[in-house]
Amino acid sequence: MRLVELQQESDSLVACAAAGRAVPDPNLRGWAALLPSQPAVLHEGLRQSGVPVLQGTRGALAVASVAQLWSAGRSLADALRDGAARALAADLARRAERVEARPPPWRLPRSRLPEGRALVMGIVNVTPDSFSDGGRYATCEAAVEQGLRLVSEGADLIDVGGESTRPGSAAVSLDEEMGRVLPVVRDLVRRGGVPVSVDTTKAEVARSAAAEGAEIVNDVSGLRRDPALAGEVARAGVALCLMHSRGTPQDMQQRASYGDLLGEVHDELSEAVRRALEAGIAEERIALDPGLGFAKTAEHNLLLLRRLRDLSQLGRPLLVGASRKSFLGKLSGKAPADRLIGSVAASAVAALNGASVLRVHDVASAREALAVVDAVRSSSG
Ligand code: PMM
Repeated sequence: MRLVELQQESDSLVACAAAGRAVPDPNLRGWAALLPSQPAVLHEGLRQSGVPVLQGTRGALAVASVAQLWSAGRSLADALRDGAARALAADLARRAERVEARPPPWRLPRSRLPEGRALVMGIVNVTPDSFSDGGRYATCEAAVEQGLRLVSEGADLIDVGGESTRPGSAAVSLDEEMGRVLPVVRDLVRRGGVPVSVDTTKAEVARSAAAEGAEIVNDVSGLRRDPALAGEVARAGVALCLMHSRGTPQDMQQRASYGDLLGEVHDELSEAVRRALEAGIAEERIALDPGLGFAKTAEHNLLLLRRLRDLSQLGRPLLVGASRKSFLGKLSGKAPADRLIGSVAASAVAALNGASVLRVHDVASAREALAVVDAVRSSSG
């Protein structure tokens, strides 16, 4: 079961294909619940609640507004006798509620993040080869100074990374990564005044950074790379960002192939959450990230930004990192350091479509744009 937003004809085509049927009407719009073919009592109950259900060979599509799906799911979860149908109805109601409601807060072990507005995570890459700022903050002093500058510009969080994840980049040894990241984390925890995140896929780096006071582990592998990472995060009680990707930075762009991008990213993130919960990580500590640029083409990144709200049904805050990425360069023809306007526009779109945290290089500009998005979103009357 999954909810799908039908904004345009291409969305209806993909949703109908997932259910195994032809598109009945190219103007199908709104939201759809992609349901299993059985039990028929659920489909019947939805039809009786006024929600049209389109049958396919692989499943069924219940098409309505989110509010209608929510209300029909709630009443059927009470009314149906069949256990499987009741569970599906309750799942439908829960997913619709998550899409409709404000995103849940991201709980960190010590700090309390501001609520009621989109948050900005400032990027500090302590790497000689990161795609957009590689080499600029390669020494500890320069990296700490950059982190403090981002805090003064209004960063709510700082993300410190010591391993470039750019497509094709080489892996960094444990010692090298520890040597790059830990002194910067230590200093920023002491002097920054905002929670510090460590961008790593390695359990040992996560454990040491948490011991230095990092409150978040940002794992671009979504718990696929180091089998010991989830256990370290659970033991340390720190928060975790699970990002969607496939393969490794070396081969991820060969894996950027999807039949149903939103469906596959949804299912793979859901699987990552399951791994985290199984390891004992509290759900309130988890945030999710669609991983723009990671096993994604430029088109995939744009579709994820347009349909980001689909992922809010996973019930966790969404973090999005579009800043200076190459798909923006493709649109503007500009080099990484000159992609400010595109980056700000992408952050604004992501926030409007439900992102709770924007991971950016240019904090002051992002904060200014997000203040507009937040004001527009809460306007009334
Ligand atoms: N992108 C990069 C590195 N880490 N982490 C998360 N959660 N999301 C991202 O999109 C992301 C990330 C690569 O960009 P960079 O080299 O500018 O840091």
